[in-house]
This record gives sequence, structure tokens and C-alpha cells, in this order.
Amino acid sequence: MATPVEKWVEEQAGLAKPDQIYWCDGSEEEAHKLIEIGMKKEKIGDNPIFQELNQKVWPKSYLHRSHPTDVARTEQLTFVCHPQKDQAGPTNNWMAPAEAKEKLTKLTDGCMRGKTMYVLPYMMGHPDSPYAKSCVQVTDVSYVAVSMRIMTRMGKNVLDKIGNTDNFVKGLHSVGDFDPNRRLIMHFPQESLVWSIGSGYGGNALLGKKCFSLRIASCLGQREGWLAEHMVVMGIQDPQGKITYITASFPSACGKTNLAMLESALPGYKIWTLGDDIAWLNIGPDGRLYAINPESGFFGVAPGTSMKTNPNMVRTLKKSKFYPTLFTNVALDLDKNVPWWEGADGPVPKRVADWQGKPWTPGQEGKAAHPNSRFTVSLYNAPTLSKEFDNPQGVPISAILLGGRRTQLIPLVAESFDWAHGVFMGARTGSETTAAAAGKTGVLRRDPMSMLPFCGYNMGDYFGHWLDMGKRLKHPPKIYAVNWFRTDDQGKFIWPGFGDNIRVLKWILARANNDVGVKDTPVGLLPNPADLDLSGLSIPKEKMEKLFEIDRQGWQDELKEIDAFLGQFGDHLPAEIRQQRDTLAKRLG
Ligand code: GTP
Ligand code: SPV
Ligand code: MN
Repeated sequence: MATPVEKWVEEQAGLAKPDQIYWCDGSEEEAHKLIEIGMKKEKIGDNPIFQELNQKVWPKSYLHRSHPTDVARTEQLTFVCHPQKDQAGPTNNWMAPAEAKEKLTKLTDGCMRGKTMYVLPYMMGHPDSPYAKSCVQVTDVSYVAVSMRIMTRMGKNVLDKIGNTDNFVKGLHSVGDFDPNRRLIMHFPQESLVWSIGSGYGGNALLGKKCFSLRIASCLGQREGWLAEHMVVMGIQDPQGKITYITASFPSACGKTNLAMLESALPGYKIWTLGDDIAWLNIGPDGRLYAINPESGFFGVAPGTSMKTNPNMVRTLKKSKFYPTLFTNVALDLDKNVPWWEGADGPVPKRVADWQGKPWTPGQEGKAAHPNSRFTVSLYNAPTLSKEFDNPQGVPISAILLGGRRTQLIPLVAESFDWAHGVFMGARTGSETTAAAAGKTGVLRRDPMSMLPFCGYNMGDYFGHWLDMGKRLKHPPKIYAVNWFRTDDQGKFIWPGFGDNIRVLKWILARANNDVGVKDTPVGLLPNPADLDLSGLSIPKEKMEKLFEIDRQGWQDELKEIDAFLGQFGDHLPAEIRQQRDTLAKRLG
């Protein structure tokens, strides 16, 4: 008798009609075989899927060039297909499930002819974790199969775990013909199914990542009483050796990876990494909030990564424990056969091929590396990996940071008055768009808890769920709004950021221990200037003041934008959020 997994795979194969089906076991040996296939057999246009890089300088590393139209998440082609539109809310694209499936079925019919269907059994979370979920994705490209081995815990054992049950999250993926007009990423929360056609790009194609671990998982979390968040999970070790765990949300390409593994600018402090993109937050038996990272790899932004900004990531990429490491859409130093990107260490190489393989010279129009070029590398390579990473229970969280990319208005750090105010801070968060999603960059939009593109249900209800979580927590973590991105009159970042962000974290630790007081302002509790450790920095006093100024007129304008955004949710917006909004208006005067 076929198991439910086998039956489901057979059905998908019946529709996609691959030449053969290959069940992946997740082993290193298999990864070598898949890379070999990607170098010699599978192609995108004329490009092989993988190109070997200089193994002496970048061990176990391969270059992948994507289809030129397929370089970022495509939010306009992403749908959440609840039975009712209202369940998706005003911030998601919605289509009725039957209509969505009809469209997808047409696009999928025969799409794997002449190809291999890879079956990927994988876990999100440690297999022993009560919070982990078993999943199966099928795909038709070696790049996705290999990426999933890095990003998730993939292996035959997952099939044993699922056994004869129907208890697994389903992912049907095909790159189709890469035609953006025939590209759709659709979610069916009721069936724990993701169906994605026409893209091989990270968030569109590695279905364990945003599609399952955020969009579908957020729906599960709402039903089951937990949160799926676009957050870093990290430990901060102080000079006494005490480790405090926090989570932090920032929108795509706004600093999570950099924060998650920062090298402290202050002596005696050390960061331990558990995750750089996704956190699942559950209430533990002791009434505290516990976080796990369901992933096991980084899919990080390459441009800007260097020994100066993120030395621990450079070390991670050059370490060779886990096979393999992938570079997608970076430029290539043709003389050395090593990856290169804007903001990399050292001088610009003499002969450069851009992300599409064309000759590139400095000063010409367009970047050499795609602004959203990325690396895919195992978390187990990271020198900062926390010893708690494989702890099935996760780590207890003492503070939650909610960030955004704001050149003006939002202070460097503000503590919320209480949990409900913190939820409002998250709900009102705005951020400028980045290259992580297709479309214009630098456009200010509301991005509550950095979840705008990832919340799988009505965001009004999502705010309500956050409020509920706070009420169920015996010891709710403190919530902080942060902003590393304020600029001066010349448009330069005022705050040095990166390793210097430890200074803000140090203040947050001091607050967690009730060691320092605060300044009460209309928008939150700000540090007293003397309590922020600026030793070794030389930021002029008036610039530091700018980082904490309360611009009342600016906030009035902000309030209008907040109102317009929150107004969309109608009855779904919790009364407590309205009250928080009114309190802010009153405090601003
Ligand atoms: P996703 O993987 O897309 O979810 O993004 P992420 O939040 O992990 O983004 P990442 O850490 O890779 O951020 C990349 C961008 O943020 C680059 O442009 C960095 O230069 C910039 N960045 C990160 N940290 C800082 C900081 O502290 N200050 C400033 N000014 N820029 C930063
Ligand atoms: C993001 O865009 O937030 C990412 C990359 O982390 S992706 O996997 O494409 O979602
Ligand atoms: Mn992300």
C-alpha cells in the first residue's frame, strides 16, 4: 500500500509528467551528484545551473546565474487562497481556491516533461522539537534541491516520521518556462499546500522558507496559539558570561543577517547566532516566550558583505564544513574565478563578469553583482553558531526588537510602555522598499512587524493575535522599536550600525536587568544620553541628538499615514490598537 506521501507525489507526477522521479535522501553524496547534474546537464538558457568556483579560495562553492527576470520575490504574483477574501485581508493578493487551482493546473500540466522530479522530504525545526513540522516539496531543478538541503533539515528520516499519516506540509514547485506572465506563487492554508510555478528564486521556490514557515505557518500559529515571524534569533553574551536571548524583525534586506552575527565593537560582548530570518515563537511551560529558528541555513544578501561590515559571515562563507555553498547572481572575478560584489573586501578585480556573465567595468551603468544577489550557506558553518541551536525547546526570549529602514523621524531605539504599546509600534512600522522584492526600491510603505509580504491571514486579526499572546505570557519580553538608518543633511547614515549596534543591545540588556532609567516621551521610553555606551565613537553631539529628536510635525504627518494604513482593516482592527493610536495622538498634543 502506498503511503499518503507516495500517493501525493504520484498525483503531482501525474499532472507535471516528469521523465523520472528521484527521491532525495539529503546526503552529502547526493548533493555532489546533484551539483554534477547542475553543472553538466540542466541549464537555464545557455547557462549551466552551477559553475564551480575557485575551490582553494572558496571551498565547496558554486556560482548560480538565474533567469534574468527571476532575481527577487514577486509580491504581485503571490496569493493567499483562503475560502473567503476577508480571511486574506486587504494586504494580501487573494484568489478563490478553486479558481487558483484551475489556473495552476493549466500551468503545471506537463511542465516537467523531459525533466526529473526531485522529491524533497524535510523538517522545519529540529526533528525532536515539539514545534517542528514535517514537509515534502517536489521540484524540477537541482538548484532548488541543493538549496533546500542547505536551508532545511532534509532527509529520509522525515518520511519515517510522517509514516502513514497525512501530517505533512505539501509543496509543488516547478520553474516552468521562467516566463513572468506564467509565474504564480500560491498558498492554500486550509490544506497546508504551497503551489509555485515559473520561478527558481529563493522566496518563490524554496517553499520551506517564506511560503511555509511564514505564510502558512502564521495561519497555523493563529489557530494553535503561537507566532511565525520574520525575525532574527540571537544570544548576547555580556562580559560576565551571561547570555540573554532576543529576537528582532527587520524588513527584507534591512539588517537581520548582519545583526544576527555581529562582531561586537564593545570589548567583552559576544553574539551567538540561532537564526537570521525566521522565528517560531511559542509559550513555554514556564509562561515565557521561546524561539526556534525552523531553518538551518542562511540565504543572505551578498552586496555589502565584507570583513568590515560582517566578518563572521565572511568566515562562515570561507569555512568548508557543510557541502555546498552557493552564490546566486553575484559577479565573477574572471582571473581568479572567485565571486565578487559591490562592497566586497579588496580592490575591484581587473576582469569582471557581471551577474549575467557579461563583461563589466567600474563606472558603467548598472552594478556588477545584482543588488539582490545572495549566498546560500549552512548555519553549521557559522563560527557564531549558538550551542542552543539544536535545542528542541528553543531559547527563552527577553526582548523583541522591531526595526525598519527610515531615513527620518524614527529614533535609534525606543522601549514600549507595555506589550500592547509594543504591538502598536510593530503595527505602525514603516520601511523603505529594497531589492529583495521586484519593484521600485526606496519607497516608504507600512510593513508591520516586517511581515507585510509574509502574513498569511488578515493583518488586523494578526495584530489581535499578537495582543492575545501578550496576555497569555506570564513574563512577556520587552518590546523595542529600532532604526539604524537615520541620515544627516548630506544623506549619510548617522549611526555607524553593524558591529556598533551592540551599543544599543547593551542598553537593552541593562533595561532587562532594570539597571538604568529612561526618558518618557510621547513615542516611547528613550535612553538617557549617559546610558548609551558611545566609548570610542566620535559622533558629534548634535547628530546624536538628531537620533533621538521627537519631531512633532513629522509625527503628525506619520499619524496620517498610520491612520490610512490601519483604516483598511475595518472591523478586523482590534480596539486596543485604536486606543494606542489615540493615546499617541494625545501625547503628541
Ligand atoms: P532578508 O534576507 O532579505 O530578509 O534581509 P536581512 O534583513 O537579513 O538583510 P541584511 O542583513 O542582509 O541587510 C542587508 C542590507 O542592510 C545591506 O544594504 C546592508 O548594508 C544594510 N545594513 C545592515 N545592517 C546595517 C546597519 O546596521 N546600518 C546600516 N546603515 N545598514 C545596514
Ligand atoms: C527576504 O526577501 O526577506 C529574504 C529572501 O529573506 S527570500 O527567501 O527570497 O524571501
Ligand atoms: Mn527575509
